[in-house]
Formats: sequence, C-alpha cells, structure tokens
Amino acid sequence: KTVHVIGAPMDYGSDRRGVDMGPSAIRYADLAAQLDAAGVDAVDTGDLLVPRAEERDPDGANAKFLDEIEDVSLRLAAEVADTLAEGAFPLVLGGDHAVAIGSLAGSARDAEIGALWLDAHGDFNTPATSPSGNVHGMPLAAALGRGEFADTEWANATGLREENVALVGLRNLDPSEREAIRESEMTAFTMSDIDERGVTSVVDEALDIVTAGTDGVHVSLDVDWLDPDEAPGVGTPVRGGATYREAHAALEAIAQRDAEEEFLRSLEVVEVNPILDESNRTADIAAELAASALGKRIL
Ligand code: DIR
Ligand code: MN
Ligand code: MN
Ligand code: MN
Repeated sequence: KTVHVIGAPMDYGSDRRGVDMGPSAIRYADLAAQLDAAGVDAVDTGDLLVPRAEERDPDGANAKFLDEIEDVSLRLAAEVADTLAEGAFPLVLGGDHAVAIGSLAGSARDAEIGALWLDAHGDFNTPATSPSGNVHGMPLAAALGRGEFADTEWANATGLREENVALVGLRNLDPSEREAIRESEMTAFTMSDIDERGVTSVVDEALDIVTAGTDGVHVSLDVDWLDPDEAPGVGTPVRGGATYREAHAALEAIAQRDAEEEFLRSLEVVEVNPILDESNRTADIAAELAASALGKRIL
C-alpha cells in the first residue's frame, strides 16, 4: 500500500491557536518510521498552504473563518480525491477537525463512503446551534448538509448517509447538538458503551454500520478522543477518554478487519496542538495510532 501524507495545517476552526503546528509535530514524532513499521510505502506530499488566521477576518456569522475554511476544504478535497485516483491511500494530518470537511468531500468524490468518528465530541453543531462559533465542532453536520449547511455545496456534496456514520467515545455534547444526534440516523457510542462492552466490541459494531452498503470508509481520529492523561496536547480536553491501550486496540481492530474486508479508504488524525502538549507526546500517540490503523503489528 502506498500512503500519501497530506498536511493540513489549518487552525481556523478552533479558538486555541497552535493546532496549525500539528502536521509538523506529528512528523517530528517520527511518523515516517512508524509508517515504515506498518509496512506501507509513505510519500510525504507536504502541507497545503493555509494563510495565517491573524491576517484574516473571522467575520460576523456564527461560523468563524467559514470562507477561509471553504478555500482550504476545496483544495484538500482535490488532494484527497487525486490521491485515491492514483491508487494511493490518503493520510491527512490536521489541523483542527474542520479539515474533515475537505477529507470527507475528497474521499466521497468517486465513492459511497461511511465515516467512523473517534472523538470526545459530536462535531454535529451547526452555526445556529454552536455555542462557540468554531467550525471544528461542526464538520459532521456540514458534510451531512444539516441546517445552514444545506446550501453549502463545497461541504455537503459527499453523498454521506447518516445511516453510515458511527461516532465512538462520546462524552461531551452541547445541548442542541445532543438532541440533533439523538434524532439523527447516525449511531453514537459513548464512553459508557466502551466501559460496558470493551472497545473492540464497540468498534466492531461501528464498522458494521460504516461498511454496510458502502464502497469504503473514512476514519476520522480526533486525538481528544483519548484521555487527556495520554494526550494532553488538545484544545478541548475532556476527562474520561480512551486509554492508551484502548486506542491502540481500536485502531488495530480496524486494521485487522481491513486486512480481510479492505474497506479503509482514507484516514485523518486531527487536533494535535503542540503548544498545549507535553514534550510532543500527543503527536507521538497520533503517529503510533496512524501506524496501527495501517497495519503495524508487534509480531
Ligand atoms: C464544542 C467543541 N462542542 C464546539 N467541539 C469539539 O465548539 O462545538 N470538537 N472540540 O472536537
Ligand atoms: Mn486562499
Ligand atoms: Mn472533533
Ligand atoms: Mn473532539
């Protein structure tokens, strides 16, 4: 398998500046060696050019920097779609989770996809429901054309169906986001489900959902899915997340099943913020988990 590493150093979607350094931090964490250990051929295609947020106007609407996010999303989608058209596998390094809008659009360009969302949060706000106005809390709603995003074709032309979306590890939802998730056709697994059933059982059921009737699956890993004890370098930490071992078990379960079913189409690792990190350990875990998803094994 040839993997194209695509850096998306975008921080328009969150208040905590520093997540634009995520791609660099993950490369410093020896992503290349990790991918080598996974037995894949990795080609680093570099970073997308993202103008500094300080030089831009966030605008008044309750979706900050949405014009800038559109510009980056269109270019990221093209990069992801071109990578797939070449027969390579796109690994996107964020950047905040708003990069998922472009990753999903690119992955879905020539295929019906499902999406597996590993996150403490639901990312299902719309500009109308978002308490923060930060687009990193909205990418799933955007890709699914919810609310104001119904008219946002650069985001919602994915053809993604709610029935093929599974969220795993939820533990922090805003009130109207919670209602929207409950009323949606998406399947949501909370940390309690992981506590009760074990992470591999939950991931296995989630994979049934995202692979059902689809051509492939986009896996979106927000590192705040992990417990902040393991991954402190995130802008919106929430206690009670996946442990180091649960995280590895989950991504290894994905790889193991992909070895037989070949559903994995694209992967992104987002929200690594080196400014808030301790000696780059969150980036270290991000690199390790990407390798686990792509088949790294002890034996
Ligand atoms: C919060 C945070 N729900 C918001 N979302 C985050 O701003 O909409 N998603 N951090 O990963
Ligand atoms: Mn531009
Ligand atoms: Mn997220
Ligand atoms: Mn999150």
